[in-house]
Amino acid sequence: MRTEINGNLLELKAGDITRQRTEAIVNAANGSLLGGGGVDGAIHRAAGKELLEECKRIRKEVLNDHYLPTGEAVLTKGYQLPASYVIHTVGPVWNNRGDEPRLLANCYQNSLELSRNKGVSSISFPSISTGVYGYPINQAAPVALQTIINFLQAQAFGDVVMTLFSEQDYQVYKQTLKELL
Ligand code: AR6
Repeated sequence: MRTEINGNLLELKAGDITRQRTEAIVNAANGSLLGGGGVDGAIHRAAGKELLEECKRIRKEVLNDHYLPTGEAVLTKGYQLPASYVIHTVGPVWNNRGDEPRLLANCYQNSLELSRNKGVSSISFPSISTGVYGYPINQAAPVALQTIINFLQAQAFGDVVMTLFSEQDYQVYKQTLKELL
């Protein structure tokens, strides 16, 4: 599904984010930036070991050995990936405390701002937090899509692609987008 927003493109597709040819792809990482399962593991495997080396350097030199806080984002190169850049962001773990929507929105907003500031005009997102981190997808989809829509309505950016890993997830995002538009 493709829709135009203020001259920008918002596209939903089912697929594997490691194969996307947008300039940047987003990784649903954890605060350690040292890799993990799910989309994080897939991105590190496809990018090669230099990605982990750069993540380790960021942890040490930029974050002073601290974890990347939830909702924040950092940018690395894409190495063996088709994408030139990977933006690593940390989604909230779902625990029904009430601050998850704000933190999830921060992930999308900060990733988009980082891209724009780097001159990147096409980006692919996975469905952040809806795997291992347990955020119910029907509650995550409106937060993700509304944050992207607001960003695109405010400026000329380019293309934003939501890459959903299953047909079922794709249908949730498609239905949600229809309701929001
Ligand atoms: N392309 C697109 N989406 C994918 C891919 C892929 N190749 N692989 C999985 N997904 P998750 P989280 C989907 O668990 O919930 C990691 O261990 C998946 O089906 O990857 O934010 C990190 O290191 C789901 O819909 O991320 C963290 O510790 C979505 O990506 C933790 O998991 C997100 O699932 C982060 O958990």
